Amino acid sequence: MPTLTKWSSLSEREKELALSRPALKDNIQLQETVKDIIAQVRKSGDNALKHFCEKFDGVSLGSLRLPKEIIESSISGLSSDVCEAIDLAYENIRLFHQAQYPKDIEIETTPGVICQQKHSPIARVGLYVPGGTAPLPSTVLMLGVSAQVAGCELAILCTPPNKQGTVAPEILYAAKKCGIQEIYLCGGAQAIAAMAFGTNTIPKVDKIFGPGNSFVTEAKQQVSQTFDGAAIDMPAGPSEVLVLADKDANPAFVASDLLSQAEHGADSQAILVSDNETLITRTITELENQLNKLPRKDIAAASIANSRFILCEDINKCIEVTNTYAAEHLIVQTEDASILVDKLANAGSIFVGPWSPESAGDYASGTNHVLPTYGYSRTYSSLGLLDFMRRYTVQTLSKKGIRSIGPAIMTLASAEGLDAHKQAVALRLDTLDKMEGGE
Ligand code: HSO
Ligand code: ZN
Repeated sequence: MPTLTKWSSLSEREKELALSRPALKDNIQLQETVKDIIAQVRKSGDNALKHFCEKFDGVSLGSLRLPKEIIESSISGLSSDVCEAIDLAYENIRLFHQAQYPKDIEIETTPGVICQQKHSPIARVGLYVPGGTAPLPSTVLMLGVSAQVAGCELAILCTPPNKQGTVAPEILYAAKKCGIQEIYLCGGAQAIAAMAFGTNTIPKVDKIFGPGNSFVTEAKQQVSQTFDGAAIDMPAGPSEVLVLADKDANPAFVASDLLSQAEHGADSQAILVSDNETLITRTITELENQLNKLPRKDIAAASIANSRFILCEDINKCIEVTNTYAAEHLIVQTEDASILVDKLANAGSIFVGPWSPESAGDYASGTNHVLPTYGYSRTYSSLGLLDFMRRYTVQTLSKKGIRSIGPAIMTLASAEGLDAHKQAVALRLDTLDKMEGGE
């Protein structure tokens, strides 16, 4: 079990280390492997995908696309409890994402010069849902609802098959709710390559979304840097939580939040920051009790071995440390949590007060659980409707408008030595001057 770290006794270097992320795998090897997988998918398309599926997932596939009948029969076996839970989560996520619909703008910057900002959905999106140790229908909802509300023309889903060569029915039901018709049995870097470049079976998309392991993340990075590849949602690293708690926090609640992060993976990071030593020691005791009862205790224990329990001299220092870490998930369990939240800037998603566990946002409150990790929340946003849309501008100048700003444009074009630009305005102004009774 980890021990308490007293922030004020650390050197600057030790402070940096205390807030450092688990190191990402050595990249050169990873980059080469992924580069090779992408090249093979580009060259051999579906055959390469089937080959990798056999090699990595241990499944020999007839067809990459999951047939409609299998989807329907598999969904029909789901319990009503699960369907209703997915329905509830779907509805909240839909409401929250619908509310994010952006407003178009139209203003007249100068009389006769109208500028607009408009939005349109990204036409074709590819959603990736990892397989691994736990199937994640919640991730299907987070990605699928956003694409559906944005109005994307095509949303396809790639996910690795399980050992039976199919996909968990929960995933299929969630996908159906989101109107996703095309489900492909394909995972890893090869799925990213397939969606970025297209194969005979899998259509090429404009943008790829979703979490994944280091191979998936690296593949997303590589295809986004290739001119004929695809855009991606955000860079990613292992998942993480920081809990900021004071003397009023319930140690059992705090421990359960740290553990819900820890059970995701051995490289997940869980951090507790507090100004109260008793809260920290009680949380550690609680954590030991709860950990031993978890079915995924081995994974959680490996993650908890890298967790940190940081004691600061006061709540202001806690806020400073929290903002420096820039967590993916930030849970605030303090007496004045809702006031404190205004001082907390860098986080992917914030959970305020004792009744707001991370699980709420992971599944059903309505916020998106695809969030910037690894300190990227300093500059990247949590996934939302706008990621499935693009904005563009429109301008319309009347005669009066071009007369009014034309001379300034010509002066600027001259200053830049770009005569054709100047000419494009001069010609119009001359034409206007010659026009009878030009306005
Ligand atoms: N905490 C994960 C999302 C998740 N949790 C899915 C449970 N299922 C990353 O935000
Ligand atoms: Zn989670």
